[in-house]
Amino acid sequence: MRTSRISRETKETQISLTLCLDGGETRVDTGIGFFDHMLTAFAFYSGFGLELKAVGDLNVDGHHTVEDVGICLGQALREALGDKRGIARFGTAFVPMDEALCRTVLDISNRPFLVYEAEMPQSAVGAYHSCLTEEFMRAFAVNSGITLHMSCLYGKNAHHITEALFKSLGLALKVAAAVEGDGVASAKGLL
Ligand SMILES: [Mn+2]
Repeated sequence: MRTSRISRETKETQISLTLCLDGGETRVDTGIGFFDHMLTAFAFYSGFGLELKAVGDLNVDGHHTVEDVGICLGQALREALGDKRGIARFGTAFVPMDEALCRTVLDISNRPFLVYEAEMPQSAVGAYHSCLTEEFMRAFAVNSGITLHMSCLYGKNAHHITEALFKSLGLALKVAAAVEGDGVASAKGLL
């Protein structure tokens, strides 16, 4: 099983998580209801097992908690992928949610990069600030080493747009992290 465990503690957040790329339980508690909803959707559509507990300085706002969970989840993905032998490497997913349509295209490349084009029509969903999705995705891409392109093609509701982004990330990663053969999917011979 491709599994990793991460613990990270700063003055702003304490995070522990277990990620299993080959499935398992999902239990998420970050103290931000909508963020838990997003991470649970991500785990469901990726097919990954994810147990995550984050305690952050929510008295400030959600920024440190969301960004640091992105860092830890990215580190966990990189570690769980190991030498990346046999993975498909590329993944693409479109997800509609009511009026919104979002697309994720990614490459498990060891070339961290984020392109993010998603305007949020409302600044918050519950206690979650809509701008935090980009912070999460950047932290996740940089720390996992993936090239991540995310777009909202259209949409009017920040809940729908954000949820479609997280679901499409899960679906695209499910494809890209799937083990297909036993070679390294690179003309260079190394990822
Ligand atoms: Mn929802």
